[in-house]
Amino acid sequence: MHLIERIAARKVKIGVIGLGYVGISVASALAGAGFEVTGVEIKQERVAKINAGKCPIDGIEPGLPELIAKVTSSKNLVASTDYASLADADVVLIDVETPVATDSRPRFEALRAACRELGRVMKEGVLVIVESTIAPGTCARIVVPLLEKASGRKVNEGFSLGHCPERVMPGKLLKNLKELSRVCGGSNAETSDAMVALYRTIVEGKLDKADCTTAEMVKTAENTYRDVNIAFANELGLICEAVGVDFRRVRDLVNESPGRDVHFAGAGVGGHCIPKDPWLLVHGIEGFEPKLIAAARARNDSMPLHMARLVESALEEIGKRIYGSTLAVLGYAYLENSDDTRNSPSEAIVEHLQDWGAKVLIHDPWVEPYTGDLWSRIQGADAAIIMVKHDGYQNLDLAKLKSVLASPVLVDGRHVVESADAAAAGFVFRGLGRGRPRYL
Ligand code: SAJ
Repeated sequence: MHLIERIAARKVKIGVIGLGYVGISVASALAGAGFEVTGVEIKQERVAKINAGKCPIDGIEPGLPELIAKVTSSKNLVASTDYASLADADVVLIDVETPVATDSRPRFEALRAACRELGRVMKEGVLVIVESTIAPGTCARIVVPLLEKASGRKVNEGFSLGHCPERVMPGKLLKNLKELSRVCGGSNAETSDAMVALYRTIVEGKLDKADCTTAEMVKTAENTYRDVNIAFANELGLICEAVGVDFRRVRDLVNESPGRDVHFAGAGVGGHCIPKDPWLLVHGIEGFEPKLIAAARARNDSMPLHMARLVESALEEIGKRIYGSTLAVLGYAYLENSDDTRNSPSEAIVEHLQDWGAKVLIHDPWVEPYTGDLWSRIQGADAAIIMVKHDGYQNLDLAKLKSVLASPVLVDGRHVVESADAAAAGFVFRGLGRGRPRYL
């Protein structure tokens, strides 16, 4: 029976390598769609948790804990640390981490290990699909050679290869997986067709066919697009400060013009995707040096330092210095209403302020150990610095804030407080993107 027919009949055994937030959600969804799924994960404690029917992901993931409980009790999903458990899989998804190092170069060790281990055990005719975000050219340069060497078979003969980049965000894993469109990049047309048939069992979004390299380009380009657009907003914000106008007002008026979508200038760009994927996109390009993408990364990474300079400027206005002061950072997550701190701009500004001799107090309603009552946590600080636009910081009681601070200094990196309100409350105020008005 052809693979597509066996997929329709749920007569296909599926393996998933890597049971992090991407792997566990797709493994559970496929198991929930009636497939027999084996997950392979190096962390024994995570394997044990899943086989006990427990969700291994921190944070709130609507629907996922219930789905994991259901598919593990029905044995549609079994987790293991042993690659041998993939020997009879007809399809194997690879969902391992693909980070970039401090030198911005991709680290594909986990991907290489997965390919070598899988190649040793995978059966004749298996379809391997890489879901991890990878640099353009990685399928051709790394995945295919490693799978061919370890298995002794040739791609599109003894096995086929696909790349279907994941598009899920923590906090809405199952929703994204179900609703967002996907690119099914295949090593040949027949493979792309089989990928569409497989993903159609769990994805309601559009499924587009392409080759592997196009699929690699799409995911890294879509996140680079966002990073470059945020960098433009940040650069515009700095210009607005220098010129003496309000970035938010300028942005809103520019966006009145058709086809404009200026993003938000802010205290920095964090997370596990946006700071990483531009480097994957530009990695390994021969022949020319992309300038705009690297410059955008540098601009975004410079924003926490700019915030520290705004704090310095505000303290100077009241005769104080960062050295020896106590400063309160409001928000430690990389994104509003999230507990995720990966690559958080707040980590960067805390380092800058501490390097300059300040004692830093941190509050974040979502991130332990910084939760709890805001006022008591920042009591006595010489300045308050808003780094994240958590809902909990909207409509801040400025009179209360002023009463708990040792000096009335407020620096806003996410346009949470209006300049006029800060002035009316008696604050020395600096807002990212908000220049000193010249009223001309
Ligand atoms: N940020 C700004 N200004 C903006 C937008 C974001 O400074 O105008 C900052 C945020 O504060 C955060 C960082 O950038 O620190 C990233 O924010 P994000 O909204 O892009 O959130 P992410 O990192 O979770 O991005 C993910 C990506 N999705 C996937 O990789 C599957 C991205 O492609 C999506 O566009 C984004 O979610 C989304 O908005 O859904």
